Amino acid sequence: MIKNIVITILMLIFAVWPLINMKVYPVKKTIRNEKIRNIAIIAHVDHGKTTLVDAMFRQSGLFRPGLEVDERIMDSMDLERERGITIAAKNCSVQWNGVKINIIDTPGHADFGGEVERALSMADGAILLVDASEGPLPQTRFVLKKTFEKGLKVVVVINKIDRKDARPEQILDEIYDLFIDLDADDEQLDFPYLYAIGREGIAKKTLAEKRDDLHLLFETILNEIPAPEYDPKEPFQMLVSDLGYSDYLGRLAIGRIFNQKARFNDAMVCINDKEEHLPLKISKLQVYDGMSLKEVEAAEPGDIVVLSGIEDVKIGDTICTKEFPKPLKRIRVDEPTISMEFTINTSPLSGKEGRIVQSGKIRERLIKETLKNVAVRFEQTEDRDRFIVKGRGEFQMAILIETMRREGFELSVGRPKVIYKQLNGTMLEPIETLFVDCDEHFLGVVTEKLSTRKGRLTNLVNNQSGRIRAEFSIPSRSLIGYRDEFLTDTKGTGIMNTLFAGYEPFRGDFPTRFTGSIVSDRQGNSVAYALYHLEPRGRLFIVPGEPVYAGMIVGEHNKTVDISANPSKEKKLTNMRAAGKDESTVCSPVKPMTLERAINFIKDDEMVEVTPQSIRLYKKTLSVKKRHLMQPVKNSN
Ligand SMILES: Nc1nc2c(ncn2[C@@H]2O[C@H](COP(=O)(O)OP(=O)(O)OP(=O)(O)O)[C@@H](O)[C@H]2O)c(=O)[nH]1
Ligand SMILES: [Mg+2]
Repeated sequence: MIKNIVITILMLIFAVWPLINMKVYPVKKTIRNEKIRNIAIIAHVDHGKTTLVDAMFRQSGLFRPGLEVDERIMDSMDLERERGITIAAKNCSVQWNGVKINIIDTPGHADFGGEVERALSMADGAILLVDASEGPLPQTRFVLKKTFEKGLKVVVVINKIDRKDARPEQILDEIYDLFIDLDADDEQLDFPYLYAIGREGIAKKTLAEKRDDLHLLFETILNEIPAPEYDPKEPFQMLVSDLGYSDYLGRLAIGRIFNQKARFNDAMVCINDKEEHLPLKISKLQVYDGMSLKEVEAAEPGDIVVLSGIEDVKIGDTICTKEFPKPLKRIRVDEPTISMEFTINTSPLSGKEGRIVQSGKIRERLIKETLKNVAVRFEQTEDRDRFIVKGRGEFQMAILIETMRREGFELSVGRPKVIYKQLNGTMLEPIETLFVDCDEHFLGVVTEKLSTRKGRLTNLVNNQSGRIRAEFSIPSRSLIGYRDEFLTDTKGTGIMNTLFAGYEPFRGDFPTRFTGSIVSDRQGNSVAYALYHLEPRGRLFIVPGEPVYAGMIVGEHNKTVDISANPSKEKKLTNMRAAGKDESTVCSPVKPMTLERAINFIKDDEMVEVTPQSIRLYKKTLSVKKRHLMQPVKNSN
């Protein structure tokens, strides 16, 4: 009898123990919102991210059958469509089997790496695309490393298996090697992978399998990428990962809800980088619905929302409740590696072509850029008309300048310079690993050029196919403007890619350009006669009829020194008839000066004048007399 009572008591204690335990020691219990998945699509440039998103749209039933849709629909900015590349990471969503998949399409170009870092702050997993022929390239390594640092789950998609030169099995081995190289643990090494033809919307598990849809990709996302996790006991938190602007709603804060629900009209606070608490009221709440936005009354934990109601918000801020203000970890991105001088346009032709020329406006615009673009920094110099902008590469800078000129700005920019660091009295400079893939005949000229620029050959693979793969360790400054030369040297067939390797001691000076400039010595309009006679001196940048001014660079001189010339010199008219035929003055065609070519061409004492209509190069000191009085400028980085 007593024995039975003891057993019953013991059983009762066992039964209620978990309840007692919960009361005494409340265990942190998180829940996953299985109705949502957040994924970033990451890869090296051109491996097919945006095209895959198109196919995902099509197959999720977003477009009605027969509807004509543009290619690469997520590349919505003008510059993205013109250049065929993604510049900014963008959100969208698709529905699959009742689950909402928020997708963030990211850029693959190294200069826009900050966008990938920003995008990953919204995701729980990533789709790593790898071209079935090119294999993992430098930016594949960069984005995968960032994904590992965030502890996100990765699904590998070996894309473009329809390419004639595809070698998908070999590529899978190379991806394993890359994972091992990046210290992946056993779980990460066991990554799920698929083969795909993104352009045709096909994904399959094995190469032999016959499939004509992306169902397997959707299923893999649902099964492998964890649903967003949240703690129902934690207060509301949202991390601002992007900003938008609407004429009607003002500033839009875009980001992921970490805990609790957001509701229309809720009063919140925004915690900024100075830990100030700025009050806000959600005046409109939207979520991604395909490529557009849908207004909602409330948004779920784990969802990515677009929230209006606050003007003074920055990327990295946390939006939370007034009662429980708890900031999330701010988004950190890699430091900028290059800097560039921006000034007002002081050329004699300034103010003729652009609408916005004032330094205040340029300053405002540059500050606005730093709000949206996490990798860009702005500094005001002592001179109120001169600013320093820092970023990840000269291409990123060129895109910013091009965007500004299209907005109607006129400005001048200097040569991109790398950012040095000091460590215990030693000057350090940014170093890149340069990967070259070219015909073996061109290896000699490429190696020679790179060694004059302080590059060191670190690896060489010749798999007897006629092409070689070489790796160089080289200062970042050596690569500014090198791509054009590389393409000329390899007859357009070489491929070069870079990966930031870190800071190393300064490797010494070297000349950046072995040619001088042909500089106009007066104001006027260029004429065919003068240009025709200047042609033998070098390569001209202007055609007859263009306005010129004293100090403007009209061409590249064949020799190392600068020369002054008068491009508006007319032929002397005489009333004597020439005995023979008149000298022909048909000028050779001129390669139009693009912004990228211009900023890569100039030396330290030269600037580029940018207006909505023109790109002109000029000497910082316009007067030829004053230039002659000055010390010659050392043409080095
Ligand atoms: N053969 C083949 N080509 C493809 C496939 N998917 C995309 N492409 C092509 O690859 C090129 C690049 O495609 P994008 O989708 O712009 O590549 P991306 O990765 O978004 O490029 P960035 O955003 O600039 O890094 C385009 O010319 C596509 O047509 C595919 O499955 N097979
Ligand atoms: Mg893209």
